[in-house]
Amino acid sequence: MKDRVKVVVTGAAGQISYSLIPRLVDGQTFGNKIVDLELVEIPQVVNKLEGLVMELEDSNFPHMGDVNYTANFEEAAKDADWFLLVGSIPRGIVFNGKKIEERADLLQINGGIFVGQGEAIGKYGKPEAKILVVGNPANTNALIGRHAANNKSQLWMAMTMLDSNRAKSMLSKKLDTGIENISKMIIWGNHSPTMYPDYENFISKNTHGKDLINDIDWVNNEFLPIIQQRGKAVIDSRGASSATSAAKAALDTIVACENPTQSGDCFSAAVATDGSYDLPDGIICGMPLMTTPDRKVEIMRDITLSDFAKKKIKVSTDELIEERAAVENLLK
Ligand code: NAX
Repeated sequence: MKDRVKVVVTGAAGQISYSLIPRLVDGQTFGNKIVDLELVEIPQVVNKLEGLVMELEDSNFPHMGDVNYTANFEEAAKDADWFLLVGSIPRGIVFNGKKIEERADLLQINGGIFVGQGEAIGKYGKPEAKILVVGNPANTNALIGRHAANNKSQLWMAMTMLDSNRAKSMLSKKLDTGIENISKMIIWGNHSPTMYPDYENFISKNTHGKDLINDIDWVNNEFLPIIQQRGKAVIDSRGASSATSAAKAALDTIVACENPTQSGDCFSAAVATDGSYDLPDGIICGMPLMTTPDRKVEIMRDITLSDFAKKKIKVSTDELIEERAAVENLLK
């Protein structure tokens, strides 16, 4: 009998999920396992998921197991292995009669969602469950969820893989090499325009970035701002935020956690700080991660940070501390 994995996806009727969900059951992401899906939406749109389930059934996926949809997160959470928390309220919508424009309001509303979901994950999710927060503000939502879950054997991550993939793409063009030749791409800090994509520690063909990129003007005036603002650039052009690339990044994060990391490589996600790299305590911060041969995800601790990198990372961790202060009431 094949192994099974149970995956909960929130925001299942949204645009990222439309790209993401079919690929969870296509036999690539979880290999040969049978994937059971719990698709979660808010009550107002949950019925739309009937159509998505029809499409999944009509797609002939041999690795697809049981598929349910619901507005009841607690029920969905029971014995789940993976939680992909994509659902959140975007800036600009009217919520309880008020147009949500301010970051502080967004932090409060979305943070509130993550209290309830976190509690349910801590109580009903598998002890070794992995949680990937995609919905923004991803790092602080993950902080709130992890606090509410209060279950230290579970792993809470906020997604920075999309930023890492964007950085790999830009570096591969700069170096005129294939994207597969760029490894160890680390995103430090917040998934926001303050993030620091580490141009010094990535590796291409056995050489570190600091020995390949000798053009600090390009780093400061092109590489960093373009990666930091890439999400906005996509919105400005498409009139909608990144969806298929965000879905691919979520899948890449799952694959990175489910399979041992190749020697010399690492992957990017934001996790709870633990004193490594002198990062402040009590935030969810982008760091280099690796999956051990027995499938434990750990922080890689032997990266050397230049003064330039430390300064950039501090800007981002200061922002995370400010975000935490704005949701202090949700961390009690
Ligand atoms: P959509 O607005 O298309 O979909 C979001 C869905 O979430 C909606 O269907 C909504 O009904 C649902 N939802 C809201 N609250 C919920 C709750 N409590 N439980 C379950 N479902 C709920 O947004 P989409 O484009 O799919 O983006 C989703 C989130 O990803 C946004 O917060 C977006 O900012 C964030 N992103 C994060 C990225 C990252 O790299 N971490 C990159 C892409 C994206 O910007």
